[in-house]
Amino acid sequence: MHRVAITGTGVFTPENVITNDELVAAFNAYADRWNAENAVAIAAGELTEKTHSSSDFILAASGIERRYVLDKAGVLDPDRMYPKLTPRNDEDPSVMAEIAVDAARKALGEVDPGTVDLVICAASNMERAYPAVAVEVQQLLGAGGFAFDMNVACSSATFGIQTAADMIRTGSVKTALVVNPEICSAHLEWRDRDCHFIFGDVATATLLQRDEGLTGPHFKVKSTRCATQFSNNIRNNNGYLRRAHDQMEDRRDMQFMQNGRKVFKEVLPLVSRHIAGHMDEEGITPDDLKRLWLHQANKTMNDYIGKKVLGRDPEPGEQPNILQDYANTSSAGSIIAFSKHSADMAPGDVGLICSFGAGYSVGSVIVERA
Ligand code: CO8
Repeated sequence: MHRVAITGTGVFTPENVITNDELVAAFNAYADRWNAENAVAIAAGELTEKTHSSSDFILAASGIERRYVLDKAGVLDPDRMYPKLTPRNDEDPSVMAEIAVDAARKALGEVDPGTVDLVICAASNMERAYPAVAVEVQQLLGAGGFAFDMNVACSSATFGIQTAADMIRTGSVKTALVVNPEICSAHLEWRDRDCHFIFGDVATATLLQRDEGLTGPHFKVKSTRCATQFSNNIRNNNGYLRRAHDQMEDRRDMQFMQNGRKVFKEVLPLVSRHIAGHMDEEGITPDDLKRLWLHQANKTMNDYIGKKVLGRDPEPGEQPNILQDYANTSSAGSIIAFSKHSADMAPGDVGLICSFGAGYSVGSVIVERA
């Protein structure tokens, strides 16, 4: 078996920022208009009046202050409430491939893309069914070997890292790129007050190489662990059978849906147990752990998990959050945290990357600074 290292990470961040106040103003304008248009049905008790959203609620419930999006105008237009992206010709790169390539080039740094022999595009939705976005990324980078797409929602990145690491361990590839282009704005229902604040857009990339003769700064991948347990509580029913089901209308369940309270209650023990089990298996105690890079969905959730794993309140910087700036970026969140908050770690320092979300799914990666 070969050993594996993470030798680079990259983050593509869109230019457009939406603050909570801007988001709430757009939602409230939409709600007022909808209520006026449906006043008769509301008065007759056939429809329920839409209530205003609030920036104070969003910050208190989630810790999110702003989010990046590929298109701001479409999302904030009360007549539209979703991004407007120009369709691409078949000859042009897909949007997902384009932002993934940006992150991948940052992860590669000085490494020759031609030495990459595996590209995995791991994300919570795909721009098209086929050809795989990963094969397009492979071609745009000039990488060799093979490429494929995979989807485990919020855990796509860690599951992708385990898949790539396993292939490096067994010798089928030497250098792998796991890219996570997440255009969450396109499958979020911005007209639903309960979830309109949750997500943002981003792309991340992680470069994994066989740990042999490496000279630059890197993290040894000590161990990876993935788990799933079916739940309906986070769901998107859009899919290729839609036409066959004669269901072409704009139904609510064709976008992201969740029962947030249940997710909160059920996922926390699942994740805490998963991390504790993984650390135990590797003989790692809470005192050995210098940093936790957690999935970025909710600050209260992360505070709880950090305390549970370490057995005390995490010190500042020990469990860095980026969700205040990026919101939930699905699979990319823990990788953004790792990418932006790992350079200061000393040789021998051990940390843990952990994602969790729809499925339910949990993935963890234990790394050691070389
Ligand atoms: N403004 C004001 N009030 C509001 C708003 C709002 N925007 N939204 C809800 N309220 C009200 C509610 O109506 C409710 O009122 P009442 O008490 O009168 O009924 C009250 O505020 C409390 O509402 P909630 O119970 O919903 O509030 P919570 O404290 O539970 O917070 C959260 C809501 C933040 C959603 C929280 O439940 C949470 O974070 N849960 C965990 C979510 C999570 O981790 N999900 C993971 C999903 S991500 C994933 O797996 C990837 C999916 C693929 C990507 C999809 C991309 C689009």
